[in-house]
Parts: sequence; C-alpha cells; structure tokens
Amino acid sequence: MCKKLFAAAAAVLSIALISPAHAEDDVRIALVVKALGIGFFEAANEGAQEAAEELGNVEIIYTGPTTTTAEGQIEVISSLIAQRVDAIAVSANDQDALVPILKRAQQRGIEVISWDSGVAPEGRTVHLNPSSNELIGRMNVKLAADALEAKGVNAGQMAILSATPTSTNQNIWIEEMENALPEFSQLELVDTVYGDDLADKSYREAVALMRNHPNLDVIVAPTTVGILAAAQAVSDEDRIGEVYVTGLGLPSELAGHVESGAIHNFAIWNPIDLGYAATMIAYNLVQGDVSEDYVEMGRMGLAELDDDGNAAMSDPFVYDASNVADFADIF
Ligand code: RAM
Repeated sequence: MCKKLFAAAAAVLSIALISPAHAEDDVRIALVVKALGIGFFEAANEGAQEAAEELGNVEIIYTGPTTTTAEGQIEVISSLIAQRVDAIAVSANDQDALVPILKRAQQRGIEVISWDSGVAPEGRTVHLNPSSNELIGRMNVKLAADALEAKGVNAGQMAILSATPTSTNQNIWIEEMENALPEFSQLELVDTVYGDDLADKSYREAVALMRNHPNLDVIVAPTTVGILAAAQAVSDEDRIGEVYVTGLGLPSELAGHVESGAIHNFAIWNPIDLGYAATMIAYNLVQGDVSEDYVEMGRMGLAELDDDGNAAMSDPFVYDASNVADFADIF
C-alpha cells in the first residue's frame, strides 16, 4: 500500500478514536445557568466537567441566557429539547415560570433537576441546595453583625442587595434572614433592593442605597454579582470604613476588596463541588440509579432526598483577610 494512503487512513482512524463528542452512547447533560458570564456558574461548570471526565461517557452542554430572565431560560430549554439531550440541570430564574417547558422536557424522556436556584417540584425530580437554607439566611445576618463589630458600633442599619425578585434561592434566603433578624437586635433592616445579577444594575442599586440611607452601615448581598458590585460602589464612593459590604461571594473576585477594607468577611460554599454534584445526580437519574430516599453524588457522597426531592450539601465557609488569598486561585 502506498505510504501516503496508509498515513491518511491512520489519521482518520486516530481522529475517530480521539474524538469524544456526540458518540452514540454519550450521556448529554445540559447545565443551564441563570445567565452566562457569572463567575459562580463558570466555577460550577468546572465541577461539571470534572464529573464528566470521571464518568467517561458524559458530554456537558454549558448554557444559559445572556440576562437573568425566565424567558431567556425557556428559549434555551426549548432548544435543548429539540437537541434531545438526556438531562437538564437548571439553576432557575423563576421557580414557576419554567415548570411548563420542563414538564414538556420530562414528557420527551429528558431527566430534569434543579440545583442552586430551585424549580417547583412539578417541574423537576430533584433539587440540590448548596446548603441548608435556614443556615444560609442566618449566616448572612451574622456576617452583617460581624461587619458592625468590625466598624466598632453597637447598633446599625443594614440593607439587602439581592439578585432578581423571582430568584428562588435569594428569595428563600431573604425570608430566612428576616426570620433570624429578631435574634440580632443590633441590626435594623432598612431596605431590600434588586440588582438582577447584572453588574451594572447591582452597582447602581448599591449607590442608590448609600444615597437613600445616609446612615447605612452594612450592605448584605446574598449574590456573587451583587456583593462584588456593592464593594466596588463603596470603594468608588469613598465610603470604605463607613459602609461595609458582606454576603455571598467568590474569594477570587473579592480578595482585593477584603484587602481594601470594603469587605470584612463573607461566605460561600464550593461552587465547583456544587456543579460536580449536580452533574452526578443528573447522570444517575439518566441511569435510573436513584431511590426515593437518596441519590449518589460521586466523591461528594449521598444526597438524601426529602418528600419533595430536595437535598442539601455542606455548610458554607467564611472568608476574611486571614484566608481569602489561599482560596482566590481556586474559585
Ligand atoms: C450568584 C447567583 C447564584 C447564587 C450565588 C451565591 O452567583 O445568584 O444563584 O447561588 O450568587
């Protein structure tokens, strides 16, 4: 056989052997996020890719709308149904608005779970919370109390800068914050506003909070987009030391603001582990590997399911000047 032909045949063969995409028996799992371009979700995607590598026959489709709307997610999900993916794992912009389209997905044999921000039980099989909602709510208020202490005052005002008004997760956490507040009599909640997990809107809302409440002591943002924008706003407005920012954020995005003093401390769980665990759950559902009480999450262990299919992972972790740099390279 001519050498050239042999080389060409070998090249084709090796392409066939190394090309992993769209193999017939690949399990295709769509990770649908609130919006593209949010660091928290990109870290979750890293975990999803790790799970896919571990499982071997999984392809992750990381997708979401460009802004944090239910309409945008409905469009994305329609297209995933047309592509006949095997599973959809969604962090929802609205717990009810997505139910009809997700029901349609389920009718077509697609497994559906929510993670991070939940879908109502009618629209999914499992919902994976990053941690106990009550704990997250209480922790956010405790962080605000820590900020007052850092400022050296005994009592003060706090305001909440949230994501969208329909975010399932932030709404539950705000409710839990309000439940915990009576135990923190030093804190007065003076306002709750919404930055929609858009950097520019969150920034404007943070500036408006400072203008509308001249004696504001703490902005609590239970969103990675909101906390970063608020810290930037406090720093740009020259209010470091007067208005403290706290809530839920990524060490990689906030290390500089801890150093500047705009943030005393903040919390988050590991978003890589969350994306990994959501992928494992979706995969096991596709395999039919799930009982009424639990489903496995690979290296993260068992997810115990309550009657509505809700599960929760581990406790959030608190970051401050003593440890933020150690985690800034990870997520
Ligand atoms: C943002 C999103 C996400 C939330 C984190 C804390 O990235 O709103 O849903 O879990 O913040």
